[in-house]
Amino acid sequence: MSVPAAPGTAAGRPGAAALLAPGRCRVVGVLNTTPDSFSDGGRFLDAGAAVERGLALRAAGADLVDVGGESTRPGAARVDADEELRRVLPVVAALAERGVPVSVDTMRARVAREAVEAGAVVVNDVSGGLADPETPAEVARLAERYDVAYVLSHWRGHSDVMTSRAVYGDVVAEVERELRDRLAAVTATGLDPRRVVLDPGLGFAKVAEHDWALLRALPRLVALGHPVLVGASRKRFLGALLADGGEAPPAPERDDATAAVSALAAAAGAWGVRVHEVRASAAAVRVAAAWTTPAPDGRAPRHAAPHVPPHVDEPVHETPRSSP
Ligand code: PMM
Repeated sequence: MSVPAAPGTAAGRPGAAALLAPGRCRVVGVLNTTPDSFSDGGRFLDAGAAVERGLALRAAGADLVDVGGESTRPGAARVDADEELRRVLPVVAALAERGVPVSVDTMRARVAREAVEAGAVVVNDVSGGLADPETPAEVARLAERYDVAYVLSHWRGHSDVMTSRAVYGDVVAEVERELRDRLAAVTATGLDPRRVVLDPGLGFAKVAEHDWALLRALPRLVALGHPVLVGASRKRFLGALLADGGEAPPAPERDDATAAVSALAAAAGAWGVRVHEVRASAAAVRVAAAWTTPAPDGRAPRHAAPHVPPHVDEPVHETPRSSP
């Protein structure tokens, strides 16, 4: 299926249509306002620090800043909706007010609604509508008033059970089928398929070999006709690769490998990469765009010419955690 451009809405603010329009691979900066996310947990619990971080991610080249208030690392306990809202809403509102395109990383319909009303243009639901079946229906309703997109990830259960569900015969075929099933379910709620981004959910009910198989099969997922988002940043499979049989390096030391994934994912046709350290991936997706854009006498380009934002260094002070 090839999905035409998402419609805009007349809500008087920039929306998802520009983000979803054809162009180079988008860079989505990660901003977790949690005490316990594996990589940046505890750093941005304070709303002021979180807003500063979001602005730094944007200045470093993020096309979108993804604000999350609930950790999804293996074994993490759930937070209630009130606490999740307390963490994300002021940050979403402040960043949106300053013109930063914001997505909200939530599985909950209520958090999605309040975040979109506060200015978020993307709802990033790592459960693909399975954790809260109301979420895609809520996004469908919101799309009548706001120009929003919905990220539908492959998921098989919450953090407490996901490791035991990393069992596949053919991981690519099963993830593809489960994504198609979820796509049918979320569009049955009235959500316009042109607003749906797919994500293989690396690390979610997957072990390293599954993550690598899905990355190798990226062109097959891209061929489903929806924008595809890849969230490899600092994850366990990269730690295991770099460990080379020894101890996995701490999360921030996986950023070079993350940028390599960003370049390869962009060259394979990914719509976006979700990363903690934006600057290197912003460069990587531009390299991929230049690489895959043929000379003037060549064939049609796969990516449009990039816009290069100013270069800003991001501070890196990290607490190592177990990664998805
Ligand atoms: N991974 C995490 C959180 N949210 N969202 C999408 N769409 N895709 C992902 O792979 C993804 C996500 C877990 O990583 P984090 O704790 O560093 O945010």
